[in-house]
Amino acid sequence: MDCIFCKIISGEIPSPHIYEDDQVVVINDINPQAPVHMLVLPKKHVESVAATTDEDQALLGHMMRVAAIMAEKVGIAESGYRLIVNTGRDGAQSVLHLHLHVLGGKQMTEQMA
Ligand code: DGP
Repeated sequence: MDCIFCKIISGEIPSPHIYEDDQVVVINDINPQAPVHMLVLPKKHVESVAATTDEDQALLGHMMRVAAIMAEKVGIAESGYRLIVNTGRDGAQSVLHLHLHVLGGKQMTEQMA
């Protein structure tokens, strides 16, 4: 499948896996928008949150939990962080493989969009 995140997950495209378990891989974003900018990628190829089904509920919860664990690990849990899931065209999703952005290490603005 011609999916950049699938290739990163499989190792075909090198990108350090800063966390990995049976369901997800975490990488650093190639174009960081904050001092900490990680991406939680499900190993299962799902195009977006809009393409998930009831079967994916546990996976979606696991992605959030891994985000919290990683935030703790890199030292931004106390200062806080922002989780973002861009979805579809108006959501400005550029890679069509579900991913959770974890942004922190600076004061975010109150602006949401
Ligand atoms: P989104 O707009 O939500 O689809 O964000 C996709 C993110 O993926 C974007 O912030 C840049 C990141 N990204 C795209 N290609 C690569 C890559 O090859 N390696 C890494 N580490 N990140 C990538």
